Amino acid sequence: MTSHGLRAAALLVGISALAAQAFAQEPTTPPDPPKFPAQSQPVFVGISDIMEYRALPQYQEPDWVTEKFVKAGKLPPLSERLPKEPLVFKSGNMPDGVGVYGDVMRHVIGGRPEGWNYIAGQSQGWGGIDIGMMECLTRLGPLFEVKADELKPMPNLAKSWEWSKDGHQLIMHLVEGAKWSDGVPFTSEDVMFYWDDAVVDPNVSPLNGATPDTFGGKDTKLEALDKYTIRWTFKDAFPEQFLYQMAYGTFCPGPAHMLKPKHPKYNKDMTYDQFKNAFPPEYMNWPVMGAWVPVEYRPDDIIVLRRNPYYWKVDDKGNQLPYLNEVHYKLSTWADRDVQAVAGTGDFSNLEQPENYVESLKKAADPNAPARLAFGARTIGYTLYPNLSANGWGSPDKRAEAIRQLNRNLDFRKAITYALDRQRLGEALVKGPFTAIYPGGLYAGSAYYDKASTVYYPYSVETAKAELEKAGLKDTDGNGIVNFPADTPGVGGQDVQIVLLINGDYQTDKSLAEGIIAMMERIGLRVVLDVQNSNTDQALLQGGKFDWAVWRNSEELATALKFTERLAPIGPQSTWTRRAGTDGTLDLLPFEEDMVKTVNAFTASRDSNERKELMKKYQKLYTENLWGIGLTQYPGALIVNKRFANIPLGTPIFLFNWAEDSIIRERVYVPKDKQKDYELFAETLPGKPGDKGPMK
Ligand code: BQZ
Repeated sequence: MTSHGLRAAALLVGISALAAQAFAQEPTTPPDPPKFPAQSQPVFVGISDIMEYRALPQYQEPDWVTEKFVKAGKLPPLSERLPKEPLVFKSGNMPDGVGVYGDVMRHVIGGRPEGWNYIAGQSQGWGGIDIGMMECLTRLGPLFEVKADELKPMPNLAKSWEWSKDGHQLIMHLVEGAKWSDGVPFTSEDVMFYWDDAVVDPNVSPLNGATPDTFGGKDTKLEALDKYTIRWTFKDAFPEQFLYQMAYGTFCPGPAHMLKPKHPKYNKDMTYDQFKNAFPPEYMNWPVMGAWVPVEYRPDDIIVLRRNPYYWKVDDKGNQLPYLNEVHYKLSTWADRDVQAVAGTGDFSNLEQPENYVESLKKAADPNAPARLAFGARTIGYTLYPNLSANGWGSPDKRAEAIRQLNRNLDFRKAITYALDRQRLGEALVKGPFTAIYPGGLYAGSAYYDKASTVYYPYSVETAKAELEKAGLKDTDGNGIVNFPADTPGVGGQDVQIVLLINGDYQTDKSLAEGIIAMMERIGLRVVLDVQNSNTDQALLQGGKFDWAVWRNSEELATALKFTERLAPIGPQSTWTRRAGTDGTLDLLPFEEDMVKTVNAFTASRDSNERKELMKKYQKLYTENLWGIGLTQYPGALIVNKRFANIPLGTPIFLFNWAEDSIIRERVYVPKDKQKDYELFAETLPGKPGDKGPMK
């Protein structure tokens, strides 16, 4: 090429670089979400308005339990089944007051049960089944209706606690005399088995990912002082934050009397895999602390649960809860859950897939519709997580290794975010004021959100292409897909191909993925899908087996209070999208180091203004550096059959937990005149662990 040609080319490049510069969209703050007021507001109260622990002068149970079981000597009297001081729900806080016994809540779920060993990582199928069976030290779901200045975790299996003077120790008192549904006492042995032999034991990964990092890391100690008292010891002083992590999904003990004999530490003939799979879904009458016990399981059809006769909660008239005798989980799809709820063949749904909004709204608008549908705030959000680990997490091959190196390049991440037309991604899900442009990080509308601290890279294909070039990627073989630089180990010169992990059980995940594939192709990136299901998706994510993953955010980005440890890789296992490599270390980028410092300072601080400032800093670090790349944010709607009473006003489908927890199902009831004959095992109770069905 002649020098003139070279100059012309340089000029052109200069010009294209300049033109690109000219085209470069500057980062800005995100546009305000379209107005979408929640359809009903909670009645804000204090925790002491909702519940207390107290012995009552007398207790009641369904008459048939007394007649057919107690008087028949098949069950001890209620007073012997209840703890010294049961948890008492105050009728003053019950929207429809004290309830009556009877009827069924018919759930429909999209997951499938793997077995009952939750603390070893088995899923029961989601959709509220584990939330209803597992009880945890503290509780968060109902906090959506607690006044901001009284916001703190609710007591549950831990009925009270106090900090030592220096704040490094926390003494917790368990509900004395509470029993598992098979009558075996619940004691500190169950708590210590969960801590020592599930959370701390590196060979066991509890479902919902509890690790020592969830509670302050390896310096945190837990010990039993006696049957009903446990003591935590923490490195930092007064880390009140951890009380939020002692709730659902990360501190819900399993029955030690069932699990210990199957754990390799106590039974040398067992392997950890055998321990995990020791109680398959066919194993009925699995002991729980929750309100209902599984008594019937028909694969791909239904799981039926019957009331727990040892349930340790009552209303303030002394009626043992729950009011509902039976709960069903029909094994179907998440989309079918919406359809059945608005049709009245199911009783409950978290309407969370925008594709179903218009149809569901139309059906629910009919005054004779069987179900009530109410939208809450925008607490559902999706994020694209690039895998930033370059030290072996998830044992990547050469191609995946090269992708992670690219993911660690900010210009590359900028190219991704600039190429995302979030308006169109949202509209592809549902038209109208539902979806909002979500750059990532804390949600607009959440307590710690600050718009000025939120960096948004507006949609611009030109700028995206320029960023891709800055990241050293060009289409060297002219097929429209950029190529790895020639010297890239193992894949030099090949097309850049990225594998995107999604949960195929949700149409929303698939719609977003299709949009991402098309928008990335436009700038020369080939994205292919790894479609998983509700059980496998989470395991692959936590195992690091992804280049990119589309993930429906957990609670930390809506509250900053729950799962705070997931806000940044504060420990080797604290987050689900960024874990330690094969050598056990985290290869953090400088901005990630700052995020870790900021989140640790937030956890250690007891000053609400300082905590606000720290979350502003966190939001800036997250959104400017694109730790996660936000996709869309939208409100969900709670759909509940109109025959149910005591559904709290303004319950969001998701905030501190899912609505299956937030509505306090154990105090939900159906007035006598509205009760339906849906019970499949009327007037039966759970049998002994392992029995084929309920006890008649
Ligand atoms: C709600 C929830 C109750 C898990 C699950 C499921 C798993 C994820 C997530 C939601 C389902 C429902 O969500 O979609 O509305 O009923 O169960 O647990 O998506 O695949 O791993 O995090 O909670």
